[in-house]
Amino acid sequence: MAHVSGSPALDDMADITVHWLEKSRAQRLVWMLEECKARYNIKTYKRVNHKAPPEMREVHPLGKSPILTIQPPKQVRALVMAESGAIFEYLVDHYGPHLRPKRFQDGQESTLCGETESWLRYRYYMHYTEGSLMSLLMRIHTLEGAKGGNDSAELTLKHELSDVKIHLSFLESQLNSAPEAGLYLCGKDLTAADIMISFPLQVLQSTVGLEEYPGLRAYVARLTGRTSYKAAVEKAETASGERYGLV
Ligand SMILES: N[C@@H](CCC(=O)N[C@@H](CS)C(=O)NCC(=O)O)C(=O)O
Repeated sequence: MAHVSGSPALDDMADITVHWLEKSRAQRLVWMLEECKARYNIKTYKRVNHKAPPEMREVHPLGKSPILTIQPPKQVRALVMAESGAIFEYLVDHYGPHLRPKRFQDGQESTLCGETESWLRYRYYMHYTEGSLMSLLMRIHTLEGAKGGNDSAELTLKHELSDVKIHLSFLESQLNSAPEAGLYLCGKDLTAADIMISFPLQVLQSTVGLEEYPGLRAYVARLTGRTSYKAAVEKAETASGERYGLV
């Protein structure tokens, strides 16, 4: 298990471990921890027949990547967390309030529909990424494997791929209309939602391609150009002893 140092100020607070499966969503969690300036370890796992190995189920019953364990000092039991969105929300609460937009417009605190556009987008994308976009990509992945002479799979695949175009056009227009003409999905500043969505966008870039979506292409380049993103890649490479590859 490689030990990765982050902010010295947080060093003594907790023992945080990312359970990192190769070529998985775990990479964006490493990036998230870098943006939070947290200190963490990376425990790497290799796929067995494309799946997560059984050892991951010893950490969390579902054994899906990523899992985050947090062992606070002087506490007997470690907190075991699964599901990227839930992990991200927890990290935002404790380490990264700067990665969540301000919730209410001035003077509208706690009022119905008083939320800022940035926050509404943030809430939406924290759910949309896994709920709508990743589930679509997973269906496509399964159908790609099933097609070969299977007419029904091929037809469904065609429909799902045309859905991808609808999603990409939507995301392109969302970027073009970001609050305060910002360069990130929720506005001027990077949020945890940008980190969440980076994974499916990178998958889409390397599969269907983003040639028709210049805004999205530039956005992905902006995300992956961040110092913290590059640091996360380097740390995962050091921990796994392998060159980082997503899909
Ligand atoms: N919605 C979950 C998805 C978790 C998930 O399916 N992870 C994949 C890796 S990207 C995995 O563990 N695959 C291996 C397997 O299913 O055995 C999350 O975001 O944490």
